[in-house]
Amino acid sequence: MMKKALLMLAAAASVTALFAADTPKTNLGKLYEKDFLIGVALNQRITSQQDKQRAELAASQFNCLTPENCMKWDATEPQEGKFNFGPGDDLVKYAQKNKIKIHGHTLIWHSQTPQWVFQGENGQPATRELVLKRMKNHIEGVMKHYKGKVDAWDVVNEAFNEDGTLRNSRWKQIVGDDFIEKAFEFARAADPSAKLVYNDYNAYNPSKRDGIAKLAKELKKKGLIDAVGMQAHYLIDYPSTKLIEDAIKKYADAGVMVMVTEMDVDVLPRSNGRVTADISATQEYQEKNNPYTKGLPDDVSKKLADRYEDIFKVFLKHSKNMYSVTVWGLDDGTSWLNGFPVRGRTNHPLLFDRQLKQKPCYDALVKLKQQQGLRK
Ligand code: 9MR
Repeated sequence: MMKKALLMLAAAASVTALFAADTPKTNLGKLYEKDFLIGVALNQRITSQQDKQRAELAASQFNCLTPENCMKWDATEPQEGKFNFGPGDDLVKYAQKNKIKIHGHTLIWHSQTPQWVFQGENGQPATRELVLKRMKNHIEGVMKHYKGKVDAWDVVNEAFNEDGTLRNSRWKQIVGDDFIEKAFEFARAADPSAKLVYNDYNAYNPSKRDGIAKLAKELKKKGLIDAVGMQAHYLIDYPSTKLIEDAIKKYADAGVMVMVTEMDVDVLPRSNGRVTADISATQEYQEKNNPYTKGLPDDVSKKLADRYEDIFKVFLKHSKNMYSVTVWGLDDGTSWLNGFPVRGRTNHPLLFDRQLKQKPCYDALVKLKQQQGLRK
């Protein structure tokens, strides 16, 4: 009797899954709402609603969004003390209209930061005091403007090397190793209600992971951090789900939540095998490394779906420690991976294709959650 009931439930589930596959109307955010937020990074054409089609699709699927570029320092304070909030304000309007939370990205980074930040008088580098003053002014300027509107902020982005030491950035050179703590202090004071995040790529890599976890633990003791952001720019076969899971556990043990902030899965070959999201690590174009210009073959598409599913199984297993999972882009056509690490390729790393149609990897996430729901 029990078995028959289960069979009937399973049949009902596969009908729902089929239905979901034929329509983009399933709302991914809603489906996972008891587990974690489902976010998406959006470019300015979408958040200003010039790209209406994408703006509507994103609003129908996600309950969290990250500005892909328009809240970075070069966009928000291009000249000292002259803030530009236009594009960010458009984004807030779009998010509020659609009841989408905002993940702010990013306050302090070595990249996309104007040169003036580090310049002193007469062509000399700025002093520690001057750089700290500018840091404070920037964090306050941006966070207070968006107070109560931005749910979480990437306060410091990509400050670690792969070996767990600190990147030799202008921040570290001029301010010293405590630039991270200072940034978090300024951020906590500027908007005490915002969740504060340390964000990095390759956050699964054990040596880097341990460096980040140590920092997180120290900052947590001082009440300055809420989450580690694992960017999750993954390849189709790397890293293993074990490495991902170990990192989630490590950060949870450090006492912070995990936010998966920039997930995508690169399906194209990397000629030098490097796994990085460091934008300086570019490679030469070679025809053989751009094999899917006419679309993704079914077998690779299936592999991609399995990969998303395997990784989401880990996220679901640890959902009590996970706050959000964000994909880095809405569709394959707007992904940064068409230009990195090789310019001009056709990549397929996201949940929607170039025609904005949901892919098998999207369907796999719907099915995974529906099946889990039935087991509960
Ligand atoms: O997706 C972003 C792309 O549009 C920009 O050109 C690039 C420039 O730095 O930044 C990309 O986003 C990065 C994010 O801000 C930080 N982590 C790595 C992301 C991919 O490079």
